[in-house]
Amino acid sequence: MSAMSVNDDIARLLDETAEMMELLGENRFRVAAMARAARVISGMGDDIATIAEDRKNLTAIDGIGDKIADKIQEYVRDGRIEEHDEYAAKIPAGLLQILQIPGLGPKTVRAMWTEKGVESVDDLKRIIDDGSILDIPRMGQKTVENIKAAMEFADHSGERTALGLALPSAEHVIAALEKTGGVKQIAYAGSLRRGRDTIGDIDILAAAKDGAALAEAFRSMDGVEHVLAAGETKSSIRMRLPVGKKARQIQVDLRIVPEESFGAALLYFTGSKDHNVRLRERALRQGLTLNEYGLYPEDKKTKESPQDRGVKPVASKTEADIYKALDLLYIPPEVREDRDEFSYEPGDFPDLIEREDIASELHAHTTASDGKLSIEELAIEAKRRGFHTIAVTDHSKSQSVANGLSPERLREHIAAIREANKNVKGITILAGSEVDIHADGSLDYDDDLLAELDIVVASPHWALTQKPAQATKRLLKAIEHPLVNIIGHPTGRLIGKREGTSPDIKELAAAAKEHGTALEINAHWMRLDLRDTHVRIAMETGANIAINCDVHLSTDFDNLRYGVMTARRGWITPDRCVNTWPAKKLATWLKKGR
Ligand code: DGT
Ligand code: CA
Ligand code: CA
Ligand code: ZN
Repeated sequence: MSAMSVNDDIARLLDETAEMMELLGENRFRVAAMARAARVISGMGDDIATIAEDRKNLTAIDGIGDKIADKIQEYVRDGRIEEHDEYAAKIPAGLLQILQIPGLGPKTVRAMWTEKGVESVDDLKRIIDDGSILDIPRMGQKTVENIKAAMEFADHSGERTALGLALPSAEHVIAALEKTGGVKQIAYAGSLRRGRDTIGDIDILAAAKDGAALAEAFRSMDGVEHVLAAGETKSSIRMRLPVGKKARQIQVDLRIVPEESFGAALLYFTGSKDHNVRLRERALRQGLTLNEYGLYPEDKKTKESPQDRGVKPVASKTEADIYKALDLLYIPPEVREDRDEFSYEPGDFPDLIEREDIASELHAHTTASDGKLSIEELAIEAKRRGFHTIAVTDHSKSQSVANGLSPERLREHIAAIREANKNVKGITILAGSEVDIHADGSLDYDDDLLAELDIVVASPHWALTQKPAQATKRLLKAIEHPLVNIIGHPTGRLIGKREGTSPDIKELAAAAKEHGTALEINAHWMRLDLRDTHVRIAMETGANIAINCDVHLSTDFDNLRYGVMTARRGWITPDRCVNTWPAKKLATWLKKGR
């Protein structure tokens, strides 16, 4: 994790530098070289800091010349790239924000700035409202509509941060705090611990030898932009996301709690609020009081809180102690939403799926389409991750931007996969395809060709603004197809970027059950589609799900945890996820109409 975050950091800085250079009208060849280097580094499987120890190895990499090598070595040495900071100082902050709006590139933003004096989002709104935005070269009404929609969507999605950016950020903060010494216990809580797909702010709890010193270290961490609160028990900051490629910020709250109350505080600050309300009601019915310090015997004679009166708690050290004292089994954080986690008798609470249960990856791309790994590299990585099966599912012919395979190329690819399956021992490599589902539900290859494959993942990639009824019909047709095994990322939403379709999930799940087709939770944190509420419907309806990483790079396997969290939020047990099945059971299921 730490190694890859150096790659990510450098790639982000170079990418931002390229954008800022373009914004400033710098030489376009230098801009292109910088952007290319960013792409190369972010797609690299090896730790760039290690490579940078020997400059010759660095410049030997395609796309990294002398100038870029300097920047990389500068970052490894100083933790910053001076040129990046120099450009940032020349550009108004509001312009950088405008650059984040999808569909707005540096060239257009530069024209807005130099010709219309736009320096903030408000300025941009103004030139849209008065129509003067149309004076900008190549700016048409359609582009303006797109910008407006993107801005509205950004307003709408608020400041919430994707789980896959927030979770590594929280781990980064916790690791930094642990390094200061004197930390006795530390954990993240809130919606992050519950595994929601987006996070409002990060909540961290710590018990420490010297709480004030830890809070001070927290407020002066690298990346902190504003200190919002600096109280005795609670500090709040806004910091630059330590991961990811864009200059985003996130709020982090740190609460210092007494060690003996750690479990009670963790329970309280994990929430959800509604779950906590139900827990407190339950405590009261048992003559107990529950707060963030512990579970106490109730004393109606006084209003003073029990911890202030020195009352000994019934339970407080761990969450498990508290659930037990309330006659409940331990309830996993992902389902603490007051849906129906209290309706189970102790003893029959379902065993939710865990990351260790996953034994196969059934959606992966290779260099044949838009992946970065060869068939063998992919298989070796999957084996290293402990999987018994990996499915190679490159894009189908209509995905020309992703180098989708023509029928001829797919036939050659199938042969290459069969060959690799013989050469790589200890893992089964399946020949598959991620076949486009056209807007009308038909598939991108003929049935004859699909029948030659071991597995078919059918996914919608375009026409994602179609009406719910159309989207339902489209996906139903694919689900019912005798050669389709999995529906990939069914709605096509991209968190914070694209809404995707809203099909009738109940209907899809019922058909999926009937036709033996699994619905995919795409574990990439930008997708997490199916989302938790959909997963719950699939679970209740009896459909099986798949949890796939949609691998393009070896690090994409790391996204599995987000998919599993989403599955747990939908109450999925291991038997209901096809990726947990042993090889034989999986192979039998995949036969389907073949
Ligand atoms: P977020 O940050 O919007 O994604 O959602 P949460 O759930 O992390 O909410 P947040 O950060 O406001 O608070 C963290 C947890 O602390 C929340 O899930 C429950 C607990 N909590 C915070 N404020 C209250 C409150 O006023 N009453 C109760 N019962 N619990 C609270
Ligand atoms: Ca929170
Ligand atoms: Ca909070
Ligand atoms: Zn796809």
